[in-house]
Amino acid sequence: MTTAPRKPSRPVASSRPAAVRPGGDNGLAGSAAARYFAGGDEDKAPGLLQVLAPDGTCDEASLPEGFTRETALRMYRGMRLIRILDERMMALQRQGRIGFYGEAKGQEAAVIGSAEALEGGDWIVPALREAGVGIYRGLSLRQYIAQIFGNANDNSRGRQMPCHPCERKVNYVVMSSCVSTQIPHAVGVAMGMKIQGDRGKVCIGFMGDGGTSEGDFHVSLNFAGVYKPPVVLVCQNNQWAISTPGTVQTASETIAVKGLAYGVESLRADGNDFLAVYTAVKHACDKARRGEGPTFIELLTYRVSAHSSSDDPSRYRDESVTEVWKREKDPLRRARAWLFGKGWLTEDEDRRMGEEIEREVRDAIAEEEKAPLPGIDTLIEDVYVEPHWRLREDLAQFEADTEKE
Ligand SMILES: Cc1ncc(C[n+]2csc(CCOP(=O)(O)OP(=O)(O)O)c2C)c(N)n1
Ligand SMILES: [Mg+2]
Repeated sequence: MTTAPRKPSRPVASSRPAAVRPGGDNGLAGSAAARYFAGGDEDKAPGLLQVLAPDGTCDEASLPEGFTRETALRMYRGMRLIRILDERMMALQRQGRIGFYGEAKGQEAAVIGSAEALEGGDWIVPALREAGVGIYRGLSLRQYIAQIFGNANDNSRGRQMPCHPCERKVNYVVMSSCVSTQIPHAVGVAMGMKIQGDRGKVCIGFMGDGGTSEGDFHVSLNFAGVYKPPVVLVCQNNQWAISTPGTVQTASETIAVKGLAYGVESLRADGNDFLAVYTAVKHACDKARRGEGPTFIELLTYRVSAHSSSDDPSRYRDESVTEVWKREKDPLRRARAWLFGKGWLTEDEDRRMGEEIEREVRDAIAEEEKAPLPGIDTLIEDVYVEPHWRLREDLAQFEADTEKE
């Protein structure tokens, strides 16, 4: 038996030109970001884009062009809102006023850095930790909280488990609980945009590190690589999938390198650096808007909270490591240090911002806790245009049975 000569393997270095070049018209000349983007895909996926150092000092030349104090403060406020909201909602859960909650604590920079890069008309397909993206884009606080109470104001009328909000007005798709299903949904939405000629828009899809081990991830990346729809896929690598650590999750050098196999530009950024996240996601969104296809981004962060209100991480991980991420690597602390250093925020303004957010959250909770539950009729609505006679019979039976009790 003769064996066919092996085809030479493809050279490792990408022949695709880097999308952002040092000294180009991107305003990043000489900066850390320019050097990072100038590398080939194989340099970016194992590398780590960082703009804001942990001590709050910043490579100012790496800032996205035209980045203003107003934008910085809007993002910082967005991050503070998530932190305060999570704290309040966890307290409600512990008091038995809501059934379940999942925090995004420690991941606020990844959430808000991504959200800032989006524009009206884009689509958002979230995974577990991205409700803050919806809120930043226009999902109201009241609607977010209504969904958690599952009351009559909830867009999904109490049919979802808590923390599954949605808002049609801002194309914020309801979170699908099944890990990784968000990824084919996001690629599918972007394929639809491409087929319909809906130019200049982006669909952003999120996942966790655990999500990248599912078949859906690989199928979606393959579709994205081949058909090049305007999709930006963001993995929040918070290093845990409930009790499974990243080291057990994958043998890959990084999460980002997985995208390279599918011919998708893959970046890796410091997920606790809101400026690096924004730079990376904006780069990907701009590229998709120009019709130049998909990007996969790994945001390296850490889940400092429990997986959810039903979880106790001290049973499976070393919480002294968590303490380091909670304090020294905290994304809010880092952003605040930079804003203070730059003179863009004073202690007094910071305190007032916190009080204002606390008030907004408290008022929204008070209103939504008072709202009634969805009417029992809603149980059979929204499946057919008009409820089917069998469903009406079921409802009548249910009402008769509950009256008897
Ligand atoms: C298909 C599927 N398998 C298992 C689960 C149970 N589950 C819920 S969240 C989760 C871990 C998700 O980890 P990751 O993707 O890293 O996201 P994170 O919670 O860290 O944000 C698991 C296993 C599920 N919801 N869906
Ligand atoms: Mg995870």
